[in-house]
Amino acid sequence: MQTKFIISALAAAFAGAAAPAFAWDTLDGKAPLVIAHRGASGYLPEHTIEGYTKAIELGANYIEPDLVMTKDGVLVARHEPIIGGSTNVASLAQFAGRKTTKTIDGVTYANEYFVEDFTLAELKTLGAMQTRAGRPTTYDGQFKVPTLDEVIALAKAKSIETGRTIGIYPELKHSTYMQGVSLAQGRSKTYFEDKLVSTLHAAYGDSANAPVFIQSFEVSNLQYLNTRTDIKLVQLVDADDVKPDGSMSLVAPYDKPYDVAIKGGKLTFADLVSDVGLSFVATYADGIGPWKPYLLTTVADGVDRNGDGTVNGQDRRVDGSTGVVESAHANGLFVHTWTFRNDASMLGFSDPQKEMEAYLKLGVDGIFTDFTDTGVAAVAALTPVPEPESYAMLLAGLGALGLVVRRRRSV
Ligand SMILES: [Ca+2]
Ligand SMILES: [Ca+2]
Repeated sequence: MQTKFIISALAAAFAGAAAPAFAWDTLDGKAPLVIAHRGASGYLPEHTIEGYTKAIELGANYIEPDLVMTKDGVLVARHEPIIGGSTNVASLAQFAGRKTTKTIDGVTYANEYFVEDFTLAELKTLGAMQTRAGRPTTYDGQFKVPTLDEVIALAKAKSIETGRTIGIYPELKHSTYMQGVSLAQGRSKTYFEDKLVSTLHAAYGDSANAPVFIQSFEVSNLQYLNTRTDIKLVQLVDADDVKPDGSMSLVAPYDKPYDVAIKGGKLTFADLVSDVGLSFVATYADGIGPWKPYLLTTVADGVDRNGDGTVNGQDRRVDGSTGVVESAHANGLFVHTWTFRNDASMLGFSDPQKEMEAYLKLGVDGIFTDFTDTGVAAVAALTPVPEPESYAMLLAGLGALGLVVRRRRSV
């Protein structure tokens, strides 16, 4: 009778302890990362200390500064070298003479303001602006353009304050263009990359364990960085659109990495996520950052799935994995995909959290989102919590074992 009781107590204890362990389908089995795309850009002007701070408060694991460079060679956070839309520069008479025409990645921009024509001191007199229609403009002009150093300082201070590791995810914008800027400024061709590496090494050390990912749409700059740093490198993978049948549309300048295009190379972004392409990427990078339609096939079949009377991207039929996540993982590459927005860009979903969950179920290792809170909610929704019954069984089993031990001691 007593033996039978002990066996049933042990069985109960094991039932609780040996329930199949949950593991994410990520490369390392750990929870996927929520990456605050340009900060909390759904709420506050992008690439500002205030925006990054809000993203951290909303639970971001990483904050993303896109990097460009000033006239005096300082790395600052802006989405593009063109700053007419992301700052209030156009409203300031003293800078009217800075308007000029330049070509970036084969596209000519006429009568624009370019960040490399401003010193840091001048840039600091500007205010950041909301860049997307339909988002709050309440804070326009109030926040400054941050330097990379300031973003790093924020991430470090907030890591101490919150007890969480807040990483940074800098993107080198238009490296080929920046090589020309660097040479014109009398600096070395690789000044942009070298400055990033020296700054990151000073702040975090030269380590793959640093809470840092360096990302780029170009290839040769990442290959160069691979010879200069152990910090993790991410090959971004672009396209200009997704076709109705779910395949990728590749039109210049979004068809190829620009450093490939300018050399007359044939390698397209789609090639980079083929099996051969992924094995090539794995020779110089640690992960890929593809636009989300590369991972999940959605088809525009004309059905108004959400019944709102119009047919758009949200109504696309979700057909399942393209196999790219699986192939990337097989090549040892993690996958961080973009961009998830509550107010735009949903493909095959009307609920932004459900869209993020679909990608997390594919096994992606991280998601870039303008709405960190929705990303955090999506990860939480898929994180299993132990059933109350299994807790009860575990406690009952351990309690019974404790009783047995006490009985033995009393013998
Ligand atoms: Ca970016
Ligand atoms: Ca609809």
